[in-house]
Amino acid sequence: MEMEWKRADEAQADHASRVPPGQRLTAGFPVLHHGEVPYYRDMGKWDLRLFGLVEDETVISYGDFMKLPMREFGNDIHCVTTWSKLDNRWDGVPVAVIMEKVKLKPEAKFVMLHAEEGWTTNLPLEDFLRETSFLAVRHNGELLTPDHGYPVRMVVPHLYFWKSAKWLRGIEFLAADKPGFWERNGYHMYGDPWKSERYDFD
Ligand SMILES: Nc1nc2c(c(=O)[nH]1)N[C@H]1C(S)=C(S)[C@@H](COP(=O)(O)O)O[C@H]1N2
Ligand SMILES: [Mo]
Repeated sequence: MEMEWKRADEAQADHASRVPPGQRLTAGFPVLHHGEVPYYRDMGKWDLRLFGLVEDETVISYGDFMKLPMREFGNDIHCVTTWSKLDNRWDGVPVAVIMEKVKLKPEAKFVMLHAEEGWTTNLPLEDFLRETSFLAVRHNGELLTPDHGYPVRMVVPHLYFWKSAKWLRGIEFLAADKPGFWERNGYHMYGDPWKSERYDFD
């Protein structure tokens, strides 16, 4: 792609158009979660389970997961607590690659992401399947740190960042929507940052 030189004011306008209502930019990478950070000693105990409305449940070991085709993704992320972080670079497994491992039943319309310690978050199947959704292993060139979701976190950049489950361990396919952890505690079922869908009354 050809490099395009932008004047400072144009660059600023470009940034502004990338920041949803009520959000502020941060240069750092805040850490936010409920519960304890898991530390892994034995990756032989890690796996990723694909289950629910699939023909055959599948379990992917850490070794097999790391051999899946990965690619680079660039995106902006928006946390419901009002910080946004632009221009993230990630490496991860596209959702399409994961979906080759299972055959969905036609009733499947929603996804529940399961993280360590029973933490969950829900989203519609079509949002999970977007080409911009992926399972990340690196952020800005470095392996994910334990705080940010090592070894594998979901990234769904078009929804508020709480839908991007850290320490992902399971992907469950469902016929009907069901609230996950924060959704049971007052967060929005969908969470579109461009519509400020922060809480269930928004
Ligand atoms: N497993 C798990 N994933 C989680 C959370 C959590 O509590 N547990 N919090 C979510 C929330 S509210 C946010 S804003 C982002 C924060 O990700 P970060 O700490 O990498 O910035 O992770 C999301 N993923
Ligand atoms: Mo959050």
